[in-house]
Amino acid sequence: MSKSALITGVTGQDGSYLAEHLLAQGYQVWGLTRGQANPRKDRVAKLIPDLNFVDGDLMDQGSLVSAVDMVQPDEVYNLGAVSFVPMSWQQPELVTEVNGTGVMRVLEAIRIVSGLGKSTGGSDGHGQIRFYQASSSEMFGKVAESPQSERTLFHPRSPYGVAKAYGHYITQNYRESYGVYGVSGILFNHESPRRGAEFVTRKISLAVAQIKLGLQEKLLLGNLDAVRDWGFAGDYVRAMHLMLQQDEPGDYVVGTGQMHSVRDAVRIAFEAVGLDWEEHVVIDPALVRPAEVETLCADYSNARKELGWEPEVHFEQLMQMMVESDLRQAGRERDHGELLAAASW
Ligand code: NDP
Ligand code: GDR
Repeated sequence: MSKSALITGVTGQDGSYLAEHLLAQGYQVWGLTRGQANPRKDRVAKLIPDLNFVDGDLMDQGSLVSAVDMVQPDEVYNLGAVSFVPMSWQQPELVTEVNGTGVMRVLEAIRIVSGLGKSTGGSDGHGQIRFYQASSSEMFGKVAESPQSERTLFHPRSPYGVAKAYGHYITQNYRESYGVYGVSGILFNHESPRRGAEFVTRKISLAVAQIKLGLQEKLLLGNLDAVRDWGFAGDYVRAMHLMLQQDEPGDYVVGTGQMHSVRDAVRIAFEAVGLDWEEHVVIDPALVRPAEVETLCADYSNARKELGWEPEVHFEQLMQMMVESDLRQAGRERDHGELLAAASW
């Protein structure tokens, strides 16, 4: 019989790639969606016709119990979150509720549906439903060492990072307290043509396409010196799945081990269409964050060794892929009046 998976955050970048990956592996896939007439649900349903949907919200415990009980999944992937870091200074309570407490609610739903006791003690006898938590390199924040591994101390620099650290520890705690098979993937930044338009790589690729076609002149950015370890989302969902196929649950860092600055991303993207970035980029101090994560770089040797995982797409290819995709969309927008960011997938 085929395995089944429930994905929270299925309307997001990673959720869509993961759903495609699991369907290709023969899974029955269910996506949790929230809200009335959510336009992102229509978008992902159109993209992935074999995907099933169930209603639920990370803010609503009862809806999560119902969803897990109805689907009876073999695997739950908790990708749902308010994922844009600056939002977490504007709405810290919401972000704590969704990204932090929301993780506990999914674990509670699994515990209740699996009939795991209030305290089974120890980590033996893992429950049947396996759980993946989308942890983040933002938890490292002001880094204590470079590169960062599973053993590096956390020093989060945003309410987002603090909430993700809670989600990380509560996953470990349900593993130790109730025997839930729960893992966290500590994923570094990953991008794609499906990336939200508010994140820096996509903001750049969209602007480059518009500027190339004469639809826009300037690109406003914040800190060009910030350094990240950027990979391709399609590669990273393979690692999520592999983590849940191991005999014993564990936490894994996933990244490329390569560092690039925002300035590098800008240069590569403009070069891809034969333009000089310095003629178009303007620094807007309002886009600089109250507490910045200056630099991140993954030591993913455990994932390589234990999961046999390697990234396949390199940073230059990734930026070029995004620019090419947005250029095609910008052309369609110019010729047919389609909405650019919304129409990209
Ligand atoms: P996106 O922002 O693209 O997607 C976020 C998803 O979360 C959307 O499907 C959204 O659904 C859903 N969501 C938001 N609020 C709720 C809620 N209250 N209840 C249920 N679902 C909700 O994020 P990504 O795909 O990029 O990231 C996936 C996960 O991985 C996130 O948890 C993110 O924090 C984490 N992460 C991402 C990294 C990256 O570089 N992309 C790196 C490390 C971690 P809706 O359509 O309803 O708004
Ligand atoms: P990040 O991604 O905060 O690392 O979180 P983002 O792309 O937003 O920022 C990366 C770096 O670029 C700098 N930057 C700008 N960022 C944005 N968005 N817009 C700008 O104009 C701009 N100018 C400079 C930022 O200051 C930052 O240093 C992403 C999200 O996917 C999280 O959910 C995830 O957990 C982490 O990656 C790992």
